[in-house]
Amino acid sequence: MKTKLSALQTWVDQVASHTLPDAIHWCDGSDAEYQQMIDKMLDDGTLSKLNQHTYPNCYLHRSDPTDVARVEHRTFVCTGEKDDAGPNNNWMNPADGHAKVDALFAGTMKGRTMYVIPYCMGPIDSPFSRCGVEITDSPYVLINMKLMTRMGKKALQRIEKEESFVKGLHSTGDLSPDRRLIMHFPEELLIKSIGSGYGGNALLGKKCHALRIASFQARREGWLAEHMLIVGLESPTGETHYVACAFPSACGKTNLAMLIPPDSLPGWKVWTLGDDIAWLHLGDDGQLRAINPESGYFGVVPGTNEKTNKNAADMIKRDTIFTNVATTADNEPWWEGKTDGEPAIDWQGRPYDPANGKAAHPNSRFTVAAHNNASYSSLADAPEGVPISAIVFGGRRKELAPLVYEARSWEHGVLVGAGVASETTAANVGEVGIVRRDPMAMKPFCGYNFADYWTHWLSFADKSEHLPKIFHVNWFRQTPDGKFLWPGFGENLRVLEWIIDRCENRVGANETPIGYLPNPDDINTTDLDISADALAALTSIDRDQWRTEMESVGEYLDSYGDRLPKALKHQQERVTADLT
Ligand code: OXD
Ligand code: MN
Repeated sequence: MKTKLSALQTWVDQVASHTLPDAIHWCDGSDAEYQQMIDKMLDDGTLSKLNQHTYPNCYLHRSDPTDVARVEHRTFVCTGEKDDAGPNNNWMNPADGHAKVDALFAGTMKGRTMYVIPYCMGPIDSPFSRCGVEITDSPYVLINMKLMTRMGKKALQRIEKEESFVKGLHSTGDLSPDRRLIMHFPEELLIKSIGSGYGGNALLGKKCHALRIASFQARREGWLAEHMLIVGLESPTGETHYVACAFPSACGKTNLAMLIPPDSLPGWKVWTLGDDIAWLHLGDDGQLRAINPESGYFGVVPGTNEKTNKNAADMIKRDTIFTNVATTADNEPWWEGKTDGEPAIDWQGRPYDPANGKAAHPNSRFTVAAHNNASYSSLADAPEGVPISAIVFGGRRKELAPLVYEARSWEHGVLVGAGVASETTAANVGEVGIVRRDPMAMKPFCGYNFADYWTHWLSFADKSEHLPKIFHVNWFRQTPDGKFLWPGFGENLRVLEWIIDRCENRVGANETPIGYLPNPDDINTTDLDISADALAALTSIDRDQWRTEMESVGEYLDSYGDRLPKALKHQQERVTADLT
């Protein structure tokens, strides 16, 4: 017996008798265990050392070339009722789902070791945290889980005390794309994933547990599990506001979470709480409080440099696992957007040849522990989390959406979130650059029917008078000839400054049908090279374009049928009417 929790021991025994591993390893989460796994992977060639002088403790893993991103078309939510999963999810009934995936798991761990990884999503002593156990045959998963979660002995102790945990079963299987399945059984708090070794499909604590299963749990228990970064903004006067921002994958959440204030905004400090996921609970005082369930970053590497994200560029110079980057002749990692060196070997291990495409895969990743980040907030470990002043939605939109606007109310804010749309990126398999609806940036991650999810969001309005204000931002507006109108990166702090001023009632705004927009003069442009025309374009709306947009949002909402909350439809109708 490796645990006194018989439900856990029984599950591990059952999985072992079905998957037939050669050995079973219960992970203790120690540094020695991490090193042992690194050594094992170096031995079998699944990991290689990067230049240890310039990149100490950094390693490179190359995934199978067909296994480089999340696979939404192979991802399922298996609820007893199809409508509980909703049109936003692929659905299978649980019996079929189990049968299909269990067949693939039969004997899959023969010749392999099965790792049992107890982990805690969130600070180990927080009442808001939730635990899980991942069983996997991948040492790559184990080392990533060590960096991304609080895993090992302490998590197991908490699980044994609480006697409840999310079960996650993973095997790389044979990596064949048509035998790849990522199955969620929210009613059983269970995940089964096979055929992939890539991040979001394989590190089950992240998207599968902390978003899909947790969103389902959160609805039942009265909280929210969201695809949001959490950042603390300390003003020159020493006042700190915490903001949670939901942007679709690869829209710069990690960059914003680690923002470095530009020299022209002296005295500001920015603290990172999280870069991808926030769990939000109402405190006894009616304030919404956030914890980051993760303890590390699994970030997109290309584009990371001193200018776009200095904190990230620095933190990945040590103790980092790189996946699918290129390397230089000096065996340093290299990626598009890196400001020094040049690629010698591409992400697939071939001599670099531009005819083969990019040197690093566009969705290549770094995995690194959060405490490596110079802007890491010590409150990221606080069991009570941090109070949230503003919720910010955003997307990648060349046109339409202004730089920033504020929703009129919580209910209107839910509409703003439900209407989020963005141009697709390389984080998911599929076409890049087409606009798709991504409500609350949760399209790939909400573990139940979006209509019920919006009802759940709306219900918060009755529960508290102190909810955060809701905003929408768009850093990606372009001129017709493809130039960005806003400089982005560190300068985004100027927009966050306006958001905080609105939260503190320190600044007025221009009321429009879509919400409150800044008066151009109220955006701090000290030492910023931006034309009055660009600023005017960024702080105004085109009514015709917006009417079309709101009609399209209306059609999208209608596709949720009778379950769509009337209050949300009412918000959409009101904005549409105001635009005509
Ligand atoms: C991620 C994603 O990896 O959103 O965070 O795809
Ligand atoms: Mn994400």
